[in-house]
Amino acid sequence: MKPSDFIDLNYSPTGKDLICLFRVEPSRGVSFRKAAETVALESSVGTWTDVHEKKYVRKLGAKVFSINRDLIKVAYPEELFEKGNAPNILSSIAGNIFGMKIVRNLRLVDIKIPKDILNSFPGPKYGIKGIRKFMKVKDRPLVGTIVKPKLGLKTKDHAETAYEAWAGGCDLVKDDENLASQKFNKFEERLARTLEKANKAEEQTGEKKAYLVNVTAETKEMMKRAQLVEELGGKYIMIDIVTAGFSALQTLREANFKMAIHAHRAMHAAFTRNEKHGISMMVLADIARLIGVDQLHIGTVVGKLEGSLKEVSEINEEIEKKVVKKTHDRLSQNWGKIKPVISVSSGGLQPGHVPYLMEHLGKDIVMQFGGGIHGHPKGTLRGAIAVRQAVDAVMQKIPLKKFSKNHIELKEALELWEK
Ligand code: CAP
Ligand code: MG
Repeated sequence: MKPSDFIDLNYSPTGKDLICLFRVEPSRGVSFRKAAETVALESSVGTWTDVHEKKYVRKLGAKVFSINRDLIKVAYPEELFEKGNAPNILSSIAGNIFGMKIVRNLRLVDIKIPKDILNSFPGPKYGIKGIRKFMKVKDRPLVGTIVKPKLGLKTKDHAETAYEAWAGGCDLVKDDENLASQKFNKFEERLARTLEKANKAEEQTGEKKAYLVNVTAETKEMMKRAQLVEELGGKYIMIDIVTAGFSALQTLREANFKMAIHAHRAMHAAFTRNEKHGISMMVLADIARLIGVDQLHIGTVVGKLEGSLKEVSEINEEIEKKVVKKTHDRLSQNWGKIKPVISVSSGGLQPGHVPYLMEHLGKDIVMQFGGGIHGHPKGTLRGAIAVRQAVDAVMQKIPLKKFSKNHIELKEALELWEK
């Protein structure tokens, strides 16, 4: 097949095509059309020479069917992909193409997944409704913390810090992304001790408390650790979906443990941050929802990590809605039977950020405060109390400043961070 066979601007995609939206910047001296058709060629059935393939192979060629300035849409016949195999799909649509000399930059902006591929994956086990049900939190956002310092704490202190956070009002306490089973804080011991504290806090507060233990490890070890969480009655497991890999995530989801899956995205910015090149966070979020995480980090806008309001809000909709509308940088998607994923905002948050987050991302959100709880002038317990006070204020539609007059922990937090 010639490169020009991979472009057909009269083509209308069928419901059986997987659609990709790419931003293309050709290399010097290369026409836009040439770069576009080469993207479709290399990501489907073509190569750099005409290999005189059989006629039936030609039908599987991807087609550029729309060009709008630097954005192109490419339709891939679904037969190109093995159903239920996320790495396989990505090896085509997000594979060799990023390294081709013919493009100076190439960005996979969004994907639209056809029904048959959607239905070959389980999607989230619980989704938003399921999580609210087992956590018994009806309509406010869930609040959580990350035990800090992120590494180095001994197991006993880790468990104690978690306990204080729960006692103060956190629903969730999670490990940090780089805590696994280091010498100073071994997995098995940490899991057992921290779950004991979760039970204690549940008894004391009458609220549900969950520990999001990080099971990220080599796949067999990861599965052993998840199994142990199930045996000890944990409610959640946490996995670093990028560093562990999509295959590991599929293995974990398809084991169908009772626990909900919390997805941390550490390393994503290596390929999502450069707007001209790589893979967008939107695409990573699509893959995570498809494979079936229950909650996913999507950014904060106001915190310590990069991510604009437009980007974070659009991802929030993409993972939480059943039918997602098209925008300039997003393709439409009907998620059908695939449940919604609850958005997690984390990174540099403190109680003063709660009104902004709830205004822009809604109530179906997990807000996590690491430094913003443990760095409270009076420590973790009061830091957690301050966060819950901020949530109460917003739920009661009272400005934080006003509410803080009668809520000392919130007042102390705002005095420290809202100067
Ligand atoms: C937050 C956090 C999370 C980031 C990840 C951290 O702690 O534990 O890993 O939120 O980023 O180490 O930064 P702080 P994202 O609350 O102390 O900042 O959610 O954007 O993926
Ligand atoms: Mg972290």
